[in-house]
Amino acid sequence: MANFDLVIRGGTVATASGVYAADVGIVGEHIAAIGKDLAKGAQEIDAKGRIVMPGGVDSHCHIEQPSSTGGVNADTFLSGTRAAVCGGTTSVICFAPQFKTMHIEQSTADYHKRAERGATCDYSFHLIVNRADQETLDALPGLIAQGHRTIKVFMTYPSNRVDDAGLLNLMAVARRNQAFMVIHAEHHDMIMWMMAAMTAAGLTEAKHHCWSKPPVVEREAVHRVVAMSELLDQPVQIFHVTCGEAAEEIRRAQSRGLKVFGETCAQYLTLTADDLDKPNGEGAKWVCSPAPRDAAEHENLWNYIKTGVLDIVSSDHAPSNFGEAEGEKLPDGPKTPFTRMPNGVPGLETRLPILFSKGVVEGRIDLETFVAISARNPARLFGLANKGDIAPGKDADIAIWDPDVKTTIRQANLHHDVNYTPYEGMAVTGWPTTTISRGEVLWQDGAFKAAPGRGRFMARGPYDFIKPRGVFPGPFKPFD
Ligand code: DUC
Ligand code: ZN
Ligand code: ZN
Repeated sequence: MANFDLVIRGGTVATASGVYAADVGIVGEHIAAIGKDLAKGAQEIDAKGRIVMPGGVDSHCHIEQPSSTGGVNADTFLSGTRAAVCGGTTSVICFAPQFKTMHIEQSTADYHKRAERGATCDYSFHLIVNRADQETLDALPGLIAQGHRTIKVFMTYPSNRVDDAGLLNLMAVARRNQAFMVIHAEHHDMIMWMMAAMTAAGLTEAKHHCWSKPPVVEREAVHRVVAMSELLDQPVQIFHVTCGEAAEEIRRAQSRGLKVFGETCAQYLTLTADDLDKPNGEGAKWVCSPAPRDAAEHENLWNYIKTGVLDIVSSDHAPSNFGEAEGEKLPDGPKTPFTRMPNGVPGLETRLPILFSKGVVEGRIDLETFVAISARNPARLFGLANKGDIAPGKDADIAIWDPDVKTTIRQANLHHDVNYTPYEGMAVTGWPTTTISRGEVLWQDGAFKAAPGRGRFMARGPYDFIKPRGVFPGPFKPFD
C-alpha cells in the first residue's frame, strides 16, 4: 500500500522562510511529510524544474458581490474561484456587503448561500459595514463570533462611506470583540469637490479619474485612520496603497510600534494613469480606486514591499464587464463620465504571474518574499492558520509553478467571467501548471476540474497576530 495519497516529487519547495529541494507527501487533505526520496504515493506528480509553493491567499477580492441597486459584480463564485485556482490561488477572502435597506445579518446569510453554491476553493469573508447605526453595532459581535473577523470600512463613496465618528464606533466594536479592520482610505470631501469642479470644467473622461484623486487624497486619509487606530489601540490594515506618500504614513506608524499594516495590489505595481488615456471610453477598463499612478510610484511601492512596510499584495479583483448596460463600465455609452464608471479591475488569475514576473524574474524580490506577500502574510494577518505554508499538518494547498515558461496575458486564455483583462498583451514569465486544494488536484496542464461548491467557508476565530498592544496615547484607557 502506498504511504501517501499524493507525492509531488523532485521539485524546489519555496516557502516564506526558505527554498530547498524536496518531495512533498500528502495524505488526505493535509501535508504529511517533506523530504528527499519519499515513499511512493498512490498518485505522483513530477515536479522536476518546478517550484512547489503554497497556494496563493488572495485576501482582497470582490466575487459575486451584490450591490444595493440589485446588480452583482461580473464573476460568480464559480468563475471567480476558477480564475483564482487557474492562477495558483487556493484561498480567497471576499466581502459580505451591507445594504442600507437590509439587516446586515440577512445580507451576510444571503452571501453565504452564493458562496456555498459555487466556490471551488476555500473562502472567508470581510464584512463591509456602511452604516454605523445602533442596529449594526449590536449585530456585529454575533457575526464576528461566527467567524467574520474583519470589518471593512470605506472612507469614501456616497453610498458606502462611514464618517469619522462611525469609524471610531466600529473600531470600538472591533476592539471589544477581537476583530480586525480593513480600510479604504481616501478623503471623501476632497474627491467630491474635485469631481464637481472637474465636471464643471468639462473634464469627464476616464483619464480625469486619476486627476480627481491625487496621492494627497490617499495620504491624508491614511494619516487620519492611523491616528484613530492609535487612539483606540485597534489594529488595522490599509487597503490598496498606491503611492509612496501613503506608504510613508504606514511606515511612520509602524516605527512607533503601531499595529498598522499595508496592502498594495498588482495593478498599482503595473498600471499607470496613461492606461486610462484612451479614446471612446475605452480608458474605463482601467478605472479603479485609488487611481493608478506612474512608473516611479511602482518602484516606490516595490521598495516599501522590500522593507516589509507593505507586506501583502492582493488582486482587489473587482470586475465589471466592458459594456454599456447598468453596472458595466460604460453605463451611459462611450461618453460616460468617469464619475459614473464602476471602480475596479479583474485580476484574480493574473496576480501571481504578474508578481512573480515583475518581482522575482525582474530581480526586485526573492522567492521567499514572493511567497510571503502572496500567501504566508495574508494567511497570517487574517488568521488562516492552515494556509500559506508548506509544512507537515498544513492544508495541502499547493501551486506547482513553471518558472521558465514565457507567455503573454490574453483575455482568451483566462478563466474569469469578465469580458476583458486590463493586462492584455503583457509579457510574463512563470505560470502555475498545477493547483492543489486540500489534496485535490483542481488545475493541471490546462484543465480545470473542480466541483462547484467544494470550497469551504473558513471561519476565523480570535488569533494573536492582531491582538491589540494594550497601549493608549493618554491616561484614559477605554478598553481593558
Ligand atoms: N475599492 C476596493 O477595495 N475595491 C473596488 C473598488 C474600490 O474602490
Ligand atoms: Zn477600496
Ligand atoms: Zn476592493
